[in-house]
Amino acid sequence: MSTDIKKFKSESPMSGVLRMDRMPHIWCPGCGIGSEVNAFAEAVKRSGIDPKKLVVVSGIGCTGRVAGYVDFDSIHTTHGRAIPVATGVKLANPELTVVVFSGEGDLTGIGGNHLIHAARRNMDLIVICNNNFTYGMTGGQVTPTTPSTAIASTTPYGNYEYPFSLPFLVDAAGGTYIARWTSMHARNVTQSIEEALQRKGFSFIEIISPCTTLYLRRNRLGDGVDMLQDYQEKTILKHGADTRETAIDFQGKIVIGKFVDKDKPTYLEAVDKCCIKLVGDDYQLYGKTIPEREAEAKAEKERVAARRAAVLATEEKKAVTKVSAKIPVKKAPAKVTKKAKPKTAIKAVAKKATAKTTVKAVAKKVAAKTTVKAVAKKAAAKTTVKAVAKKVAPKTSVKAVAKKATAKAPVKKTRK
Ligand SMILES: Cc1ncc(C[n+]2csc(CCOP(=O)(O)OP(=O)(O)O)c2C)c(N)n1
Ligand code: SF4
Ligand SMILES: [Mg+2]
Repeated sequence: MSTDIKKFKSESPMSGVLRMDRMPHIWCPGCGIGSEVNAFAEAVKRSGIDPKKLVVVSGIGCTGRVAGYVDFDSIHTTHGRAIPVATGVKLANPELTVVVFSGEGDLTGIGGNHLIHAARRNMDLIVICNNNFTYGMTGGQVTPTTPSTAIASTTPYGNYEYPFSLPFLVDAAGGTYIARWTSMHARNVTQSIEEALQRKGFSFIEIISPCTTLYLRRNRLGDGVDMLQDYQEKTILKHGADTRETAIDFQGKIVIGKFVDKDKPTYLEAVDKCCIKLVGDDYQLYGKTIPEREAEAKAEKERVAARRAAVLATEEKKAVTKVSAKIPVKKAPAKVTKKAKPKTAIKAVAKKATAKTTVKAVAKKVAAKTTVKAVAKKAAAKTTVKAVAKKVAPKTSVKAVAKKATAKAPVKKTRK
């Protein structure tokens, strides 16, 4: 690697959040996963959470590769098993913030059972689901979310199944935070992930995203940029929408927003509640009583809030510097002396300038006309017989010329 690239990578604003030594990534041009990862990294930075206490778990697929690019502890686990692995991590160390970042095929197809049960238990996890309506990595097969009539490699005549609406599915299963955006809504994605990182319980963020290489191409929907334009036109922002109304038809409207945000005891809180009833105040989890764990959690929350405030203050400062750098500095007006008579001078200059310009313009026009006329005259002069005759006449008469010609011409010998 050249030193320039090394320097560029180490100075990237994403270094420390993403593993720059792994760049460039594998995702196709126009694929939505890249901007989602960017939004996620931004959210982690802004949230103030301790990156050392963050774990990212992905399944298998193009989206599954996220685990390999983030600079946090991460697990790239088997297909469909991201949620159970993440659940295990959370139960083994409840102090960790655990994020699952995977594809809709991984999370709702082979891993669908784990998804609904983690939502039902209100497991303390954040699930970011990249929904590109296809099994991207394996060649564009139909998935549980592929809209009806859309073409996939396994449904070449159009999908005849009924797709899942993921917000509705997760809501029905018991999820306590549910939002949907598209990969074009980078700021909203960041905000939603930030919110989810601050809360407890099962958070599900669906991001509708273009798989340019397989879904868009096969369905003749253009490229990544066309799809962003499409998202702009087809999305309807409806916070708090009834999740029953979030179904997506092929190339139809896409309802986006934060649909659900409610409090409910998490799985671990429910375990605590049950155990304290059985064991009483002596109940401990991983060697800590509930009041001890609560005190630790409170202290961590304060640290996170302080870090977040510091990050936001730095950002605000940067924004102010940027804006003030753009405001043009007003120059003090020049001192006006009686002699100078600025107004008249300006007028005179203006007049002169206009005069010059007009003269120049007229001159140009005239020149153009003259040239055209002259050329036309010359051309006409050359072509008209009369003009030729006129030119020739004063010097030598036509007859004389004819004579000269006859005199010089050799006499043709004819055979008898
Ligand atoms: C047990 C098992 N079954 C099937 C596969 C093949 N496989 C790998 S990735 C994938 C689909 C991934 O689709 P999705 O989760 O939507 O991710 P995307 O590639 O679209 O981001 C499949 C079927 C596998 N790796 N393991
Ligand atoms: S195949 Fe599709 S999902 Fe995979 S990287 Fe390419 S565009 Fe993205
Ligand atoms: Mg997919």
